[in-house]
Amino acid sequence: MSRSDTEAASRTPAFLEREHRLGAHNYHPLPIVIERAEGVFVWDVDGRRYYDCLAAYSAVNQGHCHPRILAALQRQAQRATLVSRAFHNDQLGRFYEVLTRLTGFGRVLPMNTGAEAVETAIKAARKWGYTQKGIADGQAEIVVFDGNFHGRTTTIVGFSAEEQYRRGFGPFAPGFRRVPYGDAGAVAAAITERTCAVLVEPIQGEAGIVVPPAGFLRELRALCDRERVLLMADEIQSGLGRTGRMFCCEHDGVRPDVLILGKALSGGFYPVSAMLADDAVMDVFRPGDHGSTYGGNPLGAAVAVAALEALVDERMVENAATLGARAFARLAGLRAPVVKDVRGKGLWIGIELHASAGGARRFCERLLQRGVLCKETHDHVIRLAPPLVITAAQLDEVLDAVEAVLRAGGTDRG
Ligand code: IF1
Repeated sequence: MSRSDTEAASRTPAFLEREHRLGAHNYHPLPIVIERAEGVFVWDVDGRRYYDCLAAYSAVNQGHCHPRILAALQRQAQRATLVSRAFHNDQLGRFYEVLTRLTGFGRVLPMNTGAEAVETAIKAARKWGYTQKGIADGQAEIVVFDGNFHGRTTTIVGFSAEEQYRRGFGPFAPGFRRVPYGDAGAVAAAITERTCAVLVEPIQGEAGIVVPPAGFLRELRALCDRERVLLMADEIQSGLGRTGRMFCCEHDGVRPDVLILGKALSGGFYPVSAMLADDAVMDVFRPGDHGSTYGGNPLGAAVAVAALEALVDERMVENAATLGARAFARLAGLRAPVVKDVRGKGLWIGIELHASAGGARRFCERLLQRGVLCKETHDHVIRLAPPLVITAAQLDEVLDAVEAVLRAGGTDRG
């Protein structure tokens, strides 16, 4: 069948046209329409199979449609899905038990999206600042970083460095100080008696999988201890095995005061996020202070328990460490003029291209043609983040395609 015949027979254009006609244009997706997903693979409406090397921005670390999580969803969906927090339900306590044991924190506040969990942490830190640290009411400040990504609410984009995330959405909430990422000295200079917390991604995802200088998190930990400031780690993307440890902070042996989770917490089945802390912080919340309609619902709780159990029982974190080392070793040996830097940890790989390469999107489009789905970030970085269930042989196939496209410079030969 000729390419024109193939294009004529394709079901894709009709899907793209309808979405473009009826949906808000708040994304610019690659021209692929996915209808099925399983493990590391997705299939488009024309039956083509791809390796999913984005994993829904690390929300499907467990692999698409994981059978154990699906079974938990189906079972609970036939029993009770949402009863509100006006009453207790029989799944939430089990979720708390599994998550506190996994993280070593004393208490959980369950929410739905990552941004909501970040907002919850911001509220907790401020109230802790007023009630425990004695900061004057309404004066609390939180130190954040250039390149941060913590979600899309107006409070959060208000402290973003990304002009597009802010443009047209003001006015913004005060009480945030932004400093260069990786610069503990700048954090020390930004801390005042009004500072209640530092909010940090242990590795910055959207900024381009930016790994801070060795020891940065340990310096933040010591600084926060000295200045009596809460260290809040946003591990929504870096957590739950992505970097080859259960939590990215573990690479530095750092325990934050607040741990923020989302995405893979529910393995891609249902939005579940959480803020974790010990009593000293979590006890600032009094009944009626905070919550949400779906936060802590039994369906999400049951799904999250299965997602965490699958992650642990199938040793996905160890797999990410082993195969991540294999991937970085292989990419270190890659000779491709377009490559400026290869960075990341575990199965979270950022390949930064020289500006002269013309942008990473073109390379992602070539990779799509070779059956590998990934997404550029910040114009020049190819982000590779496959599900943590990928095998060595599958990873080799992915890297074969990546090397071919990089060596060809993203041209048609790639
Ligand atoms: C989009 C980015 C990634 C996150 C971290 C909080 C949140 C996210 C470290 C908020 C969410 C998602 C949002 C999604 C695309 C994706 C993303 F490109 F936007 F920046 F992963 F890098 N903290 N990241 O990565 O969690 O409210 O979305 O559940 O908005 O396009 P959420």
